[in-house]
Amino acid sequence: MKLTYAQKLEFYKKGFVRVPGVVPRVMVDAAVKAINHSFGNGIDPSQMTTYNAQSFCPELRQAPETTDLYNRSPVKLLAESMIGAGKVNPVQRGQIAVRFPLLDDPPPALRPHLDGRHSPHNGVPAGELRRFTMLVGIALSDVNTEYAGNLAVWPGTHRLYEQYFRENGHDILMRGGAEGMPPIDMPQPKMITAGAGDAILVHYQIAHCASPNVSPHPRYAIYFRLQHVDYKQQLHEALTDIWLEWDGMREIVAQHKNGQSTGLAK
Ligand SMILES: O=C(O)CCC(=O)C(=O)O
Repeated sequence: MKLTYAQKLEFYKKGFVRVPGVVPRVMVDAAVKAINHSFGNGIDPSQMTTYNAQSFCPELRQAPETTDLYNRSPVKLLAESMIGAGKVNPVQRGQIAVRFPLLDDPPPALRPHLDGRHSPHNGVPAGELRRFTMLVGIALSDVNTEYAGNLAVWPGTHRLYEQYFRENGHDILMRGGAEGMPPIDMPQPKMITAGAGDAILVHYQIAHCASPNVSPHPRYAIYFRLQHVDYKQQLHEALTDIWLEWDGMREIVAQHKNGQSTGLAK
């Protein structure tokens, strides 16, 4: 199981790709059931900010209903086809990301961020960069319209930030929060629609956020943050060499460097 050439090319250019229907329904149902059972026992209102920033249902982060979505589904093979077989650290926990409906009309603005930077509630200590390699989202509910809790991404920002870091260094990331977002000309965002069981693969260096959810239903998803086995040694280097940790992308990267055609008829 691996991505097609066309899917890899899309990932190269935009920095993300949605792969439909890769997680079996039975696994999606097991995860949603565990989450709903947990919610049935109550959600501590005083923890909502932390749950939104880190994960709902902390007791399920390492449960098989969560980790199987990556470790025992085709998603692991897809990710390794991009980063390299044996090149991904073991995945031991996920983020249970539920986005509940808001009553705001119109919905609030999208607020892009890069992960792994300090903010008051996300658990990343000030002065630390917790970069990783690939963000993997598994949709656990259908998201058919915009402003329904969709994962929103800013296509191509992986390359724009690479250019920014080459020219300016990466110190700005240490400021955390909105202030720590490198100032680049942002493209138009895309709110990704998805069906339950779809996987969305995203380069670490893509600006993203959860779209406000003004639909009637909560949006259910689980995210995994994949680390290349060498990510610590090359923590900063990969900011200015965005395909360093992507063995499976080498062919496409080389074609672009050499100015060759990347037609899809390959
Ligand atoms: O819930 C989502 O779709 C996105 C979550 C997110 O942006 C994040 O956890 O970094």
